[in-house]
Amino acid sequence: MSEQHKNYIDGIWQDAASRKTFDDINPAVNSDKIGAFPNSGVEDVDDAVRAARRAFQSWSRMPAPERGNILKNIGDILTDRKSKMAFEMTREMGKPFLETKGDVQEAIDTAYYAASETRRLFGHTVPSELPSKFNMSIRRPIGVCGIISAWNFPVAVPTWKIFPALACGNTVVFKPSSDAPHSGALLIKAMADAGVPPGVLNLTQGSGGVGRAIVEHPDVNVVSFTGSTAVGSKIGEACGRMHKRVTLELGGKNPMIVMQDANLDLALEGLLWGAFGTTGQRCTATSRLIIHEDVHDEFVGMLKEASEKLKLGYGNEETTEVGPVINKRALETIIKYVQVGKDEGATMICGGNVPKGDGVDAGFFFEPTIFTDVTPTMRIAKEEIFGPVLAVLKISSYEEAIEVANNVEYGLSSSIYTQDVSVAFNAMHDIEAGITYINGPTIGAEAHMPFGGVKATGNGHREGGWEVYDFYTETKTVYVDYSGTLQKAQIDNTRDRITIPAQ
Ligand code: UN1
Repeated sequence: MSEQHKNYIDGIWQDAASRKTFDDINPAVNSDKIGAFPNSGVEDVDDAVRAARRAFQSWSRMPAPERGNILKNIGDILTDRKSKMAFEMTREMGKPFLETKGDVQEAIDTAYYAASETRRLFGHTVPSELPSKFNMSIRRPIGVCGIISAWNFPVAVPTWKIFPALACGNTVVFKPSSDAPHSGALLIKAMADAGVPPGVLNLTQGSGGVGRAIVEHPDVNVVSFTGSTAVGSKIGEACGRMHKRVTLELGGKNPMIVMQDANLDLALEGLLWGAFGTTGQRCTATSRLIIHEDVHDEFVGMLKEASEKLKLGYGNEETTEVGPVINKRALETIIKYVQVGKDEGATMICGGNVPKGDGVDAGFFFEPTIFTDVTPTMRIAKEEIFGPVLAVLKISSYEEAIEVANNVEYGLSSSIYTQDVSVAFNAMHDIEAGITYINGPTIGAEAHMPFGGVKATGNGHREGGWEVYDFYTETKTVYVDYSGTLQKAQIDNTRDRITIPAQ
C-alpha cells in the first residue's frame, strides 16, 4: 500500500510548502511502492531551522540528565518496535531482516549510552596560578545541528549524530537519504512518541538540494554528514567558508589482510560477512582481500565455493543471505566497475552478473563478485565501488601487506587475520585506518566506541563513544577571582616585576 508521508517541523507533521513529492520504492521488488515523501525546498528548511532555534532556548537549559530520561524513553520505544521497524526498513533499503534488526539495535545501544552520558558531561577544574582564584572549563551546547545521513544504516547512523547532539542540549534538523525516507520518519516518530518536545527535532525530506539548504543556512551552527567523499568535500568547503563545525564520514576501501598463519576457516567466515553483508554497501565493507601467497590458492578456492552458494533475495524472506543494491544508479556503477576490472586484466573468478530467476527478477540484484590477480594500481583496488565486489591482492610478506593496505586514499576500517601476536600488534600501529580488527572482519563497530577514519575518509572527528560529546559541545573556560583585588595573570605572580633591566 502506498502512503503519503510528511515532514515533521515544530512538532507538526506537514507537507512540503510546494506540495511536491518524490516516490520511494522497494529495491528488491520494484513494483512495491513504499510511498510518496515531501520533496522539500529552502522554505521548509528555513521553517525547520527557525523552529529548532526557538526550541534551543528551553532545551539547552533543561538539566542534562532530564534530557537523558527522554533518550532512555527513546531506547525503550525502539526496543518495543525493533522487529516492526526492521521489517519496514528492509522493505525500503533491502538488507536482510536480521542485519536490519542489528541496525535498530545499534540505535538502541546509542540511546542508552547517550542517556548515561548526560550524567557525565564533564568539565575540568584546574589550579589557578594566582591565589584565591578558581579555574574551570564547562561545556555548552552549540545550537542547531544539521544532520545529513546515508541510506545503508538508515536508523543507526542518524542516531550516532542526533542522540549525542540532543544529549548535549542542541536541537536538530535532520535530512535522511532520499533512498530511505521512511526509515528516517519511523525514527523521528519513535522520538516524538518518547517525549522529545516540538521544535527540538525536525525532519525535512528530500534530495541533495535540501542538504545544501541545511548546510548553507546561516542559523545552522553544526553539520554532520555521512556519504560520499565528493559530496563531503563540498560540504567541508561550505562549512569552512561559514565557520561551521563539521564532521564528515566518507568513503572507504577497507582491507582484510590474511597472513600465512591465519585460521582460514575463521577468515573465510569473516570475509563473507565483511564483503557481502549489506551487499557490500557499508562504508566499512571489506572490499580488498590482501592475502599471503602461501595460502592464496587454497583460500581463494574456499572463498569462490562459499560465495557462489550465497542466496540472493528479498531481505524480508528468511532464506535470504544477500539483498539487492539500493537503486538503479548503484547497479549501473557496479556493472561499470566489473567491466573496468576485466579491462584492467584482473581475473573474475565468480559472479559478475545481474542474476535471473524467481525472487531476483523484480529488483536491483547483482551477484557477489570476486576478482583475483588484482594489482595495487588498478582502479578496482583503489576506488570505492559500494557493492558486492571484492578485489584479491597477493602479497609475500607482512611489509608488503601493509604497503598495499595503505596504498589508497581512504582509511576507515581494516582487519588482519594472524595467530602471531607480534604481527597483530605491529598491524595495529602500521595500518592507516581509524579502525583495525584483529581476527575479525572490517565491519562490526560498537556504539560506545569511537568510529571514523583517516585520510580522505573524514576530517579528523570521531562519531560514537565518548569523543562525539566533544564535537557537540563548545568549551567555555571560566575564571572565578574571589580575592577581592585585581590580580594580573603572568605579571603579579612572577618574581621579576621589581627590577627593570638597565638600558
Ligand atoms: C556504515 O557503513 O556507514 O561497523 C556504518 C559497521 C556498522 C556501522 C557501519 N556497525 O559496519
